[in-house]
Amino acid sequence: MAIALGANLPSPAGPPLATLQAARPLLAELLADLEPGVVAPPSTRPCSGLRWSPLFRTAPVGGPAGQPDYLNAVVLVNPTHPPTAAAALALLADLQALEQRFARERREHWGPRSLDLDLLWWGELRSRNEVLTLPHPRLLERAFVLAPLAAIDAQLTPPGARATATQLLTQLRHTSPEPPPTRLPGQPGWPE
Ligand code: A4P
Ligand code: MG
Repeated sequence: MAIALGANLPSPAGPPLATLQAARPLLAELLADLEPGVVAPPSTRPCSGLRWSPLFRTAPVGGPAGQPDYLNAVVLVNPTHPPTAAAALALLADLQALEQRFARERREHWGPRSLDLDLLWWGELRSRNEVLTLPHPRLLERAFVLAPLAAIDAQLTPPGARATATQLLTQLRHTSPEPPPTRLPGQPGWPE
């Protein structure tokens, strides 16, 4: 399973960096619930199954002209839960509730946002409808997703791809008009 994080507007937590720093432990807690049989309170559960990418500053893709640069990251999860359509819909609802806590407003397609949490894939689960499309349909075309994935695991081949995230990223450098993502150094609460 992989989840993408993105932000390019301030939230009540502050600028995008502060938003992502504040959202990370909440997302970790939510993802810890995917490990059934764990009885410890969420705050004390090890989230050792989570692999966080570094943060990247990325040029906006699509949407209105002149929107600010984004901060993007990805977290890889190793859930013990089998992927079912019902569990994926429940997770999507949880992700959207977390977006709301950071004052996400849906104003325009691909428009600026205080926090965006997209489910990129969950095991072999396939879904093709507006509410939930898995794997995420634009996953392989987006440097702001591929760069964080490649930073976690340079050999990772995303579902539906015939090349690694690293190779796809190199191909995109030749074809996409946006400058490549820039990796940020580790931050408090985001050590990667
Ligand atoms: N939805 C369907 N499948 C999924 C999924 N796998 N994960 C539905 C999450 N949501 C999914 O989402 C619109 C609808 O998609 C939801 O109702 C949900 O049920 P949204 O978050 O309201 O809107 P969105 O994010 O603008 O739409 P979308 O189509 O997910 O956009 P993308 O393709 O994710 O692009 N540039 C940079 N540099 N960094 C970014 O993070 N993000 C976008 C959004 C555009 N440009 C960007 C970035
Ligand atoms: Mg989204």
